[in-house]
Amino acid sequence: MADDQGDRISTFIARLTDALGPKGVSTDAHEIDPHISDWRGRWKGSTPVLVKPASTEEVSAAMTLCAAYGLAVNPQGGNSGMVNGSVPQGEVLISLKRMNKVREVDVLNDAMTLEAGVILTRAQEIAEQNDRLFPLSLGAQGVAMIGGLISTNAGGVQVLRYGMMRDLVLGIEAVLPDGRVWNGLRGLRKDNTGYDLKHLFIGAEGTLGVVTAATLKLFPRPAVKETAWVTVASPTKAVELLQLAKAASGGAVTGFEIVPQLGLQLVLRHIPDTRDPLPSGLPWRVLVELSLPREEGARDMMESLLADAIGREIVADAVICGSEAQKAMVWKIRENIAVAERAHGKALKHDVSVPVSRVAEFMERGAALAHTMSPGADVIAFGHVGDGNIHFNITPPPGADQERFVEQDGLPLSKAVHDLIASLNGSISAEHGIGRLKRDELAWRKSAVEMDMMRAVKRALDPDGRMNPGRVL
Ligand code: FAD
Ligand code: 2HG
Ligand code: ZN
Repeated sequence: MADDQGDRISTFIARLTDALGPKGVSTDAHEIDPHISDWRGRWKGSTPVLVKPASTEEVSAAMTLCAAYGLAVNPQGGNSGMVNGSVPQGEVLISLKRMNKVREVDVLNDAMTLEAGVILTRAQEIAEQNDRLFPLSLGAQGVAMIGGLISTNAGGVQVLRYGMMRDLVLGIEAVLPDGRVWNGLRGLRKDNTGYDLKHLFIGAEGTLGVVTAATLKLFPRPAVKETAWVTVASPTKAVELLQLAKAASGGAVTGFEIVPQLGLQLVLRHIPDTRDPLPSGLPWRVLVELSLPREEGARDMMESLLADAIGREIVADAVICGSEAQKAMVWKIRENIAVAERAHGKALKHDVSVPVSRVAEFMERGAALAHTMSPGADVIAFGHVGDGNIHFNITPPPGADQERFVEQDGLPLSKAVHDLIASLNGSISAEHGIGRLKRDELAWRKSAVEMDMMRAVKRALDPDGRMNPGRVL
């Protein structure tokens, strides 16, 4: 029986190689290795074969063969996902990394069409070369790819002005589980012709098909960015500052990120060439970024905002970045909290959101919960306070077995944090998705009617359940 299965896989791989050529298929353990564990080293998987199509036709050919052989498929982009979705568990692994062409930049339409394997930093560069902005921005932007960013509906650090990936997609091309190609690459802002199917694929985490290309929105490039790094006494003060900043700038706040003292210390300890431009004993920093269409008056706007905030005792102290290097430094601190936290050790991670009006309450009550249930544990709560999205991470108490804390002993605390989130009308996954990590919890957190609708969509598009089995649903 096992031999039969082995023979079947061998025949499948031979036919795949005929269809895609030797460059498109690999069974080399050395080449496969980086594709079968996650960024934090928490999960390890396996695959019989790594497929590397270079075109939509090749994805279609591979998917048609997988369907014929009844094989499950795991699509992968940059493998920077945080919820154990992109690590294969025996499925055929389809990497989109060779699909990295720019199909079109339509400057007049403020749109560009890129293949799924284009890395985010390159997408930003392409926009810039055309005097436009592609605003999506996040710590993994040097590896995360358009297809993965769409499939997770990625967020990041510019969401409060430009929205999530969902808000940036005009059209999608996808290959369905049976190998058929859906070309939905429309660059239209208005198109009310029935169900808007692209939204099914955005945030589907590869459970409905393989995204092969997308038409993305472009924006005017701001003439100037004013960036400040401020100290505040509490998350409540941070939220007060957000309101003030929005009102004072006429909605020009593009970044509003909170950084706790411990997160900052870990970055300074683990990330080379980092320096706090505003050393202080206060427990919180906030990075405020305004993006403006004119240089004139921009600095004055930031200065008067901060003077007002200090006058009202919202902000304790502040520095406005005087150079591009200083701006890069505060962003480097912010973007490296996850990297520094990884270097520090394991953590119970929660990627949660609540209405902005309840962020401060969540952060205070969440910290109290952590300290009561796991005395000695440290909370590293940071991130996108402007979107109501906090990364609420908890390190094991001193002396605890790290692995055991994250996989077992800390789980009642995790549940309590998510219960708190539910009681505040929040979400247990703000931007990273569900994957395998939160799949079981999703099933009982969502209403039966919502789960039924999701399962119906899944059955309609993937009746054999071969796309990313065990993820999301
Ligand atoms: P992968 O990790 O390869 O895949 C993610 C999921 O999408 C998997 O389920 C996979 O099967 C599926 N998938 C991938 N490509 C396709 C495709 N072409 N078609 C169908 N399904 C596909 N996320 C944020 O939202 N905001 C942040 O600020 C942020 N910061 C991060 C910082 C760091 C240091 C790291 C490591 C990660 C961060 N992330 C963040 C998480 C991660 O970068 C995002 O989830 C990103 O969108 C994943 O893209 P990827 O190309 O790496 O996808
Ligand atoms: C960020 O905002 C990422 O830095 C990573 O989403 C969050 O590691 C995390 O918890
Ligand atoms: Zn984040």
